[in-house]
Amino acid sequence: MFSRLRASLSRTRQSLAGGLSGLFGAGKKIDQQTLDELEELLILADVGVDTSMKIMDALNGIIRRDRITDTAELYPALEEVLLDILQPSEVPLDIPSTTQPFVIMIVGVNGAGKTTSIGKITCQLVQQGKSVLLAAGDTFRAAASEQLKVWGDRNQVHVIAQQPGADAAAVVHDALESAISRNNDVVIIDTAGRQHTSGDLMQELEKIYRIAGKKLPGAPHEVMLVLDAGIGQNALHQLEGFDKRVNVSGLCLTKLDGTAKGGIIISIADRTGLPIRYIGIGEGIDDLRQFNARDFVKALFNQENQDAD
Ligand SMILES: Nc1nc2c(ncn2[C@@H]2O[C@H](COP(=O)(O)OP(=O)(O)OP(=O)(O)O)[C@@H](O)[C@H]2O)c(=O)[nH]1
Ligand SMILES: [Mg+2]
Repeated sequence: MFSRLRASLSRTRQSLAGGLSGLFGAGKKIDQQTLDELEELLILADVGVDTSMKIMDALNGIIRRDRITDTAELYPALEEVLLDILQPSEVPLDIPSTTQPFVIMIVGVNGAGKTTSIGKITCQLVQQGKSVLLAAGDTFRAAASEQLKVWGDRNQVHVIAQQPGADAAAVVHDALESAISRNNDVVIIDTAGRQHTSGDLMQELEKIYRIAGKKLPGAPHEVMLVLDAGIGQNALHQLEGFDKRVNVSGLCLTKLDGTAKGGIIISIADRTGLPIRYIGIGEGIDDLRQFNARDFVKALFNQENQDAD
């Protein structure tokens, strides 16, 4: 499990830790140039300017506190700083059995990985013994509900869908009614991809959100924003746009396997403090992990077999 995570982060690790290993060779003394280069590496890995500055401040604090002089000792210090930032966002999705059905609404821009993540999350929930129902709230394209049905078949769960062009809020209404009568534990609502800046489409999303709450008070219980990690700092703008409209309560960061910009996760945790529920590390059904800060940092800096990737 860990080696799979580690392998999937190889690009980010190369851009970040690969550069660090040159900086952090044992026996070298820490000087201002080392620290400047480190800050630059963080920014290049899309940790962001503000968060990188904050990390450097904290690191300088540890250097003084522990009287560190050798660059080899910077690794553990950096890990400590990153864990402090990431750990508050390590809040797994909790689905209380008293909330039935528990409704999860999935939102995000086009192609972020929403539908695929739904398939993977469903697989995990089914493995936990939960009965899941999927709502095909992306009614823009026929292919969208077909794609969701494929995931429904693979997980052997029911999918509520209507014709392309149907009102997405009506699909959600139907799905909730069906889930209530079937005693489903969880409903996951797929939605069409949309830019956070598109007024009309964001309004449609608000309508889905509102209808869910009308049909089932308290729903949706989770609004999960799916973000493609490869877009780097723009993720923060998307988050802001979606949060304004539908109160994002958790994040799923996809495609960490294909990007060198995985540092964005540190930026997101620092700037928003929002729960990072899951990370996507591949296209397969098993390629989704609950976010674990310690594993993530370990996978980023694990120097063992560094040359093997
Ligand atoms: N490598 C990799 N690919 C992923 C991951 N998650 C999703 N994908 C791929 O990204 C592409 C888009 O995924 P979808 O799930 O269709 O994205 P979407 O957000 O539903 O897209 P729209 O409905 O068109 O807005 C697909 O080819 C997925 O296989 C991931 O974690 N890693
Ligand atoms: Mg989709």
